Amino acid sequence: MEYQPAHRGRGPDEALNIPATDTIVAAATPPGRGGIAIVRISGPAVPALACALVGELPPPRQARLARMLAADGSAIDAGLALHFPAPHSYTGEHVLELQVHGGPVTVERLIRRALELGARRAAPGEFTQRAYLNGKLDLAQAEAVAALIDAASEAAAGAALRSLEGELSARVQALAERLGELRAYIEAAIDFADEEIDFLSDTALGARLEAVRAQLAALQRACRQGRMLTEGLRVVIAGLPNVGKSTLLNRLAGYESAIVTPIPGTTRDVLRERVLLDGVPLEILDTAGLREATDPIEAEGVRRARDAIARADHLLFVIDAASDPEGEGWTQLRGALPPALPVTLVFNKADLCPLGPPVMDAPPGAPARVRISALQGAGLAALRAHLKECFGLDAAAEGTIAARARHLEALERVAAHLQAAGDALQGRRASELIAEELRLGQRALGEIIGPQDNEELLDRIFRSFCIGK
Ligand SMILES: Nc1nc2c(ncn2[C@@H]2O[C@H](COP(=O)(O)OP(=O)(O)OP(=O)(O)O)[C@@H](O)[C@H]2O)c(=O)[nH]1
Ligand SMILES: [Mg+2]
Repeated sequence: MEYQPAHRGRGPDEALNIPATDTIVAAATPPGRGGIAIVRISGPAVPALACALVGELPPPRQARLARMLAADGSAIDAGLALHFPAPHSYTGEHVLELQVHGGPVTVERLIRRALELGARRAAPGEFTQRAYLNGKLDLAQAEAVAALIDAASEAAAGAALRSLEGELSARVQALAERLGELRAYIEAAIDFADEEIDFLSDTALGARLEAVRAQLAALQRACRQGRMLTEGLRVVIAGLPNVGKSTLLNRLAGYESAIVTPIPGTTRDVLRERVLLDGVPLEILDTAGLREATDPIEAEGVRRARDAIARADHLLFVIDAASDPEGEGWTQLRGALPPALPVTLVFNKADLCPLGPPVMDAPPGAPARVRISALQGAGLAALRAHLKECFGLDAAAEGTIAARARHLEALERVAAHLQAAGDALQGRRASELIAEELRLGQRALGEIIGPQDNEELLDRIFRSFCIGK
């Protein structure tokens, strides 16, 4: 299937003028046994390889029953051969797909035969990287391919598909165009410097800038939801030793993942569990109890706990409600924790306290509090509901589009430039300043769909793909 790029990095002429590359081969299906396995070959040597491997270059896009041949002419397997001539293929290059019996020996023999014939093994994501370089997909769409493959829930898959079909790219592109129009308008005014004062007091200009900012804010919301679906959220459980952190992790994970003992200082390593909260993947980290440890192993555990906290999206600070009903532990440690990190105070061991409800409350200006018994499971439903609310999780929300942290960071930079442009406009500062901020905003948007010259970024993105995609 071919996807419509919402944005093409190159013109159609350039797209046909594909630079000479080598030919790559990989299994497109997962390793192991299966009904069918697909070996995919892409690159300029495909016509020659096809003749050697299956005795002919199959007619475009028609399945041909073929014998796949070893060097001595004996059969490796019999199956289907499909040829997608450039540029009408996934990668934009000549592609040969071989559908064979799904056994690892056959697949490896076929790949080795292709290597003998001059192909090389593909790196992770290299087929999709070529699709991007040949203008078949823009970068946001290419990343959506990985998001779709990695999707852990139906909602995540739906969001990835929307990005793959170009929704994120189209919205980014629309924003970039609006910024471009505004910039052109301002730059035109700069050329007629006499009228600049009138022009800066033009309320229509302010209104247009506001409209673009609102459009950006809506996209940021959709992407934040999407990032939660694709990358999940990191929830760190922390607190003093022995308050029941590991018991809570086990309860949330649904099995005995962490060692629980009555001895303070039991947990040393950071333990991670993936759980789905209404279709949204959460990574829950259990950490060592925070205290001045003299034991070097425990001290290292505490250092790792602090590292985990520094990278958390949300902190569950656990308190032993039986021995510390006022939450002194929190008062004592809060100063050493990242100030902007959203926190929920979890008063645990409620079964040992005579205190009944409330299970949940949120005093104004202070972290929300929830009372639970990790041991018995009481209050866990309230805790889950609370987390969902904190994250604004609505996996079924219309219009959620798969996004990564990288996209959100770029959008935040755009927002900062638009803010600066707005401030400059309000302060009646030089129009050149406003135009420059808009230009920087446009450039940040451009990074989402296709940085032209950032090889390191491209490498990082495609390395996270599986081999064969
Ligand atoms: N009664 C009661 N006991 C609990 C509860 N949660 C945990 N405990 C007990 O408290 C002790 C410590 O539990 P852990 O889960 O190991 O506590 P921790 O915070 O992970 O401890 P460290 O890893 O040492 O920091 C164990 O004996 C648990 O059985 C609870 O809700 N009620
Ligand atoms: Mg523990």
